[in-house]
Amino acid sequence: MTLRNRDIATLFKRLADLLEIEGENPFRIQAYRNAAETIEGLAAPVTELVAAETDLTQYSHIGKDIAEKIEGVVATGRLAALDEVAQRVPPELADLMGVKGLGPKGVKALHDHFHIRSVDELEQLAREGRVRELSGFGAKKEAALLEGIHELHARQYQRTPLAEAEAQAEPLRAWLAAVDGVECIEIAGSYRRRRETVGDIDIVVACADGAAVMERLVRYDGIERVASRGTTRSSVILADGLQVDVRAVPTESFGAALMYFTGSKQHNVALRQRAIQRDLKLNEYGLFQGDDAVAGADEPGIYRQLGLVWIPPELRGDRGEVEAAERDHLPALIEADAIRGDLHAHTTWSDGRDTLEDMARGARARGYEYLAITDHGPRVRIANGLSPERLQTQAEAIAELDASLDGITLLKGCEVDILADGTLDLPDEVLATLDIVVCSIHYNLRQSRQEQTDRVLRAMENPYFMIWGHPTAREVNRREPIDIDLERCLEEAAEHGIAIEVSAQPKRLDLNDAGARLAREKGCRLVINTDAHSVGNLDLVRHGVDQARRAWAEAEDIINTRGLVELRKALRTPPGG
Ligand code: DGT
Ligand code: CA
Ligand code: CA
Ligand code: ZN
Repeated sequence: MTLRNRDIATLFKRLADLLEIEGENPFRIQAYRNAAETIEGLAAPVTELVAAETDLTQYSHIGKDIAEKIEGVVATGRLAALDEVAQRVPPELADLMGVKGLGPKGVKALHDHFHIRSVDELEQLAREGRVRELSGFGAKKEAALLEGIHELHARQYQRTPLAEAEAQAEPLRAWLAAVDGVECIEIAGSYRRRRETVGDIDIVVACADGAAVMERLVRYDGIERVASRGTTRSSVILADGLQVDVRAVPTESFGAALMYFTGSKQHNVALRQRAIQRDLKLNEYGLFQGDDAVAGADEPGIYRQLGLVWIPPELRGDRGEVEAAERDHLPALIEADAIRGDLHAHTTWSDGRDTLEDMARGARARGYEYLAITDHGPRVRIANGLSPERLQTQAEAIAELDASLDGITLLKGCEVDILADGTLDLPDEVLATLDIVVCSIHYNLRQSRQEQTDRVLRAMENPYFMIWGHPTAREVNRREPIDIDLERCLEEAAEHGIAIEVSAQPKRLDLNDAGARLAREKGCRLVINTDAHSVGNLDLVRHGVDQARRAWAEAEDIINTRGLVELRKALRTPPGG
């Protein structure tokens, strides 16, 4: 089995979990978790880095010891330290840590007392009312555990976040591309439309020999089971439960099949209607006039025959794109390389994992012209938020670093907390010293719609409120957006020249596509930020670009596509500024 970076990362995470259950030194545990994150975030496959004898200690959180362990994994396929701990702690216990409300101590106690090893066994015990026998648990805790197990199961049946789907689907695409005779291969469906989550993965392959494609498909290592197998279509379930449908089509039908399986269904219906109006017939094999194919090998040819310019997949939702394509009025969608800086990033001054200097160098290395350092304000205590004094000290450090670093400008900023009553967690005199003020909600998420709306409107009256950070506080598959009159708040933001963040963090993607489109319609400018908590996180920006594209955004709509001078003009101007 080829070892993917995430497989290696999983071994280290598992090791950390088991050590935690054993009650090991927390620093050591955190070191393994940090290393796992670094490994997962590396662009190049670790196996190749090791093969090329790359010095792994150049990456953050990888010291000599961990580098050796990684080399061991690549050489043997196993993490010796994990095997060793597994002699003492059953490795399956790590799964129990996924149950909300159950920490390492609880897992250990349950295992010691009941000898359970799996979530299912825990569920059974809890249902029988036996968990409460254990001291420190009780009936209430037992009910909470059942609730946690229920949530864990629900999570497992959810749609897969796009970034996770990508990590699973791209290696499979590469695997299939190696079949002899494959001319084109694309991942279609909601994946290609860059929806924030996908139900399943749809792969379309142009190959005369479909059987050869399916033959190789079923030999892929990451497969849990083969759901169905034929010579032109097969479905498999990957280890994480994600389903993949693969269709092999002849080259002359590739465009039609790709278009059909990209959808959306509504877009397909609209196009088929349009074909009928022109006495044509459109299906997954081609565009036909009677029995003659007039197009089918490629997408642009089909759109052209329908009197349309090619429509980017992100727009295919029957939301006005067909009319726009007819008049050649489609937006020139923002491209990832148009982003010239990040206006929301954390460092070790608050809850970031990398230092100010590393973040600055990382941003410069990826070609950015500017980076705003926006550590948390004081309210977010668990993130070690900055007091006015520490913020002042940090500002000096930023100024000094900025002066010594060529090729990038560092902006002094802060991610200020919007308090429950709509005031901010730093006084105006302090905010007046900053270049960038991102204002976000982190607490009191359950206020009523009226309270939440008033809270944000009041905050926006503060003249230093420049960017509305992760506006609805939603988390993909985990947390619903706050209940708020978004339209009203966006109107207010437009009036004040406040930019609206499209958070590129895959777990947030906030505002989402629909919200960002509404923001544009209300006349707001957008900013695509990563909210980076490490250098590696800066690369997440493309996920924000995907969602902005789904919101029909052009580079023009996004303030951080501008150079520094124009950026400053695009930001809300503070009093006297
Ligand atoms: P998902 O997987 O739920 O995230 O969403 P999709 O859009 O990938 O949907 P999926 O996988 O069921 O089907 C892939 C594409 O195939 C879909 O976007 C459009 C096309 N398709 C599937 N079923 C139909 C249908 O009944 N009619 C039409 N016109 N197209 C369909
Ligand atoms: Ca799909
Ligand atoms: Ca499908
Ligand atoms: Zn942040």
